[in-house]
Amino acid sequence: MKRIDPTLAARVPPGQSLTTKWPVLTYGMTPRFSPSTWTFRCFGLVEQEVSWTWQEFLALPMTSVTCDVHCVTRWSRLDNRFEGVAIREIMRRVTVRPEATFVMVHADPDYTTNLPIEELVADDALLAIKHDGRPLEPDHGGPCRLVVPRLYFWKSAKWVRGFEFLDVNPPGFWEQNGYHMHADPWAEERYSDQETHAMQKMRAEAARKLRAR
Ligand SMILES: Nc1nc2c(c(=O)[nH]1)N[C@H]1C(S)=C(S)[C@@H](COP(=O)(O)O)O[C@H]1N2
Ligand SMILES: [Mo]
Repeated sequence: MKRIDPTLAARVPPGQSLTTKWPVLTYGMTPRFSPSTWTFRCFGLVEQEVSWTWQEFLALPMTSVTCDVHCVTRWSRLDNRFEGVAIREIMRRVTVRPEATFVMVHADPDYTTNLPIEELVADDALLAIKHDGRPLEPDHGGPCRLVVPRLYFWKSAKWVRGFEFLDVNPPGFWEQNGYHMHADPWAEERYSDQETHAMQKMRAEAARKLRAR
């Protein structure tokens, strides 16, 4: 960790420190990639399921995004250059039913994370295959990971394999284990018990007002 240059401070959310290294954070083991069986699949509330093989996926138009990464464990890494397929390119090829409002992201090995569709289709969200000019290392989600720069990094599923479109918002893996359902780093939406505290505060406030009348 290094001291934060004031010109960069505006890019660092509250409670975060900068790192130039890139820590690996995985629950469990790095899965083995098999190019002949890998698919990326869009399913759930869609007019028709769509899936791409690894070869088909590599033929999609590629883009690059330079973004900052913010991990809930309090490190941030600025200016990451990711290359891959923009989520917009995926959405152009999938007809999502109008009632769909949330996405469950499915990843190997048995990792899931939930987010609202608006966050997934943000301009800077992509399915990345390269980082800073090199193929994504297996430990960092290679060959393909989701990157959603505007949310804490646990929403950026490594070894991503599909999007399930839903009209409900069930919690994914970390969300079931106490992480926040939304995860905006600028609002420090770290853990779900913040919501409980917020609700308790609101209830206490309401009770105080009632008593004061
Ligand atoms: N499939 C999968 N994706 C995952 C994880 C995981 O355990 N499995 N960990 C998440 C968490 S908690 C973080 S902080 C980031 C870490 O990404 P990195 O190891 O490339 O830094 O990946 C996220 N994506
Ligand atoms: Mo994390």
